[in-house]
Amino acid sequence: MLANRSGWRRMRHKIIMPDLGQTVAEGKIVRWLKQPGDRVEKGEPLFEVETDKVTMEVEAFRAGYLHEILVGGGEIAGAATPIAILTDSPNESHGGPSSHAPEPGFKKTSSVTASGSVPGVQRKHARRRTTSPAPERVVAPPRSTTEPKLTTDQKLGMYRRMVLCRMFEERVYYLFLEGRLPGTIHQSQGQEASAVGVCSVLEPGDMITSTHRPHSHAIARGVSVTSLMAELFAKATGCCRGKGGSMHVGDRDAGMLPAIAIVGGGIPLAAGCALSFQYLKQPNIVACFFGEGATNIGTFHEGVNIAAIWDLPVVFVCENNRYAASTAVEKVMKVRRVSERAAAYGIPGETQDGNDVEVVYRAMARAAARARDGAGPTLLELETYRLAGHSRSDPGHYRAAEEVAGWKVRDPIAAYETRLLAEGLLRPKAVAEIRSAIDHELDEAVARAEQGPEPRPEDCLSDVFSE
Ligand SMILES: Cc1ncc(C[n+]2csc(CCOP(=O)(O)OP(=O)(O)O)c2C)c(N)n1
Repeated sequence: MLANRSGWRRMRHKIIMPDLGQTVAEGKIVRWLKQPGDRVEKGEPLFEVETDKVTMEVEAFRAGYLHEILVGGGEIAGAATPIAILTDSPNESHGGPSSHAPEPGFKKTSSVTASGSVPGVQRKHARRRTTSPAPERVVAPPRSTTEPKLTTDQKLGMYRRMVLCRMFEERVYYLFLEGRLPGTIHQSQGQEASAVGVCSVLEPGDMITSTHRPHSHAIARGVSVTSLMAELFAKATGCCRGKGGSMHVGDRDAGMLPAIAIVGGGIPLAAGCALSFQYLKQPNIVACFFGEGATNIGTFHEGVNIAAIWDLPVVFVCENNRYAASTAVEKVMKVRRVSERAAAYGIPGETQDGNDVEVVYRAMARAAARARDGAGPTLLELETYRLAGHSRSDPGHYRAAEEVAGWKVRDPIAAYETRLLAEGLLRPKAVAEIRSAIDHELDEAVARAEQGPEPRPEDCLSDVFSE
């Protein structure tokens, strides 16, 4: 043991049992993938956990050395209970592989043995794996001479914003693993090009609507990262004053109506907002984001149809990431492409590579110009892939490893970075500088969110109803 006990304590980090769902109070450690004394990298799988809903690997939220395991394989721990200790340096004595005794100051009160009477925890759900076709490249139509040419500043701006989206999601993911963030999260790693490409076309006064997976949409539209982070921490300084949380973020001044977590719920809202622009003769448009799962919901038919017959200024942006939770698109859709459905409403439909930010930008520019000209809506399908699970508790076992690997190769940020470097528009030094500046921005956002005030009970009903 080190002489300076207080210094020693500061370098220790509790690993907790993550909160794996609103109805999941505890998890069983199936096995530890590292042993005390082992080096652990940030993001490296650390242990396997089983609940009555899923079995999944949980990653380390920071790098370090596994000092001690408090809850061993086969044991059960409640959500947010410390289950292991990580240290920064390797030379601190560790408890040894068989030592699961808690350190002073770390309680192990809520863990019980797997043979204890905890109904359902031992049950393993059968995992069905779907094989889906390899990602297909959709060739963009030739660029017309009237299409806007992106300047270097615009390209670098889109790159930086995509990196901000990705780093925000990564930070949120680790905050969640640390148990510092309440509530649930649906993340958008891998879908940044569609969010940023679409929003880069929008002008002040335009609006977006969004879904249960709204973080990248918000960042792409320019909602401040500080107010977004505070909202995720349910603080009064959040963009919805702490009343919305992750799935309902929005900021009307920035051009984003609060997101709606009911699948398909944003589509009639977008049509209504576009109707108000048309009625008030405002020169604005709405970009309505939704997943392919929403196109099987009744509101899709109602919203797109009314927008079509009234030529409303809206672009329906379907981010087709191939899965609605665990349901593969081909299981619930008879046509090959979502965009084919546009024909039923008499509007143009187009499928594009949603992982290429410039392709997205050009497609959105065409659709936005059409909407602004009073020619009505377009259904723009953007083929993409979410690299993370559907939600915090989804290990994604329904996707074949080769499929995930195939899409990782097409990571929209890595691909764009490579292209900008090759074109000489971006320097390797600038890549590091951009990431470091964003890191600081996020540090600041987290610090301010944690220090921010809680919403006051007496403000509970303010901003909820409009008279
Ligand atoms: C009307 C409704 N049904 C079910 C759910 C539960 N649910 C939340 S997200 C989701 C999948 C949505 O898939 P998709 O629209 O493709 O969006 P993605 O999650 O792929 O971004 C489901 C079924 C819900 N929120 N609302």
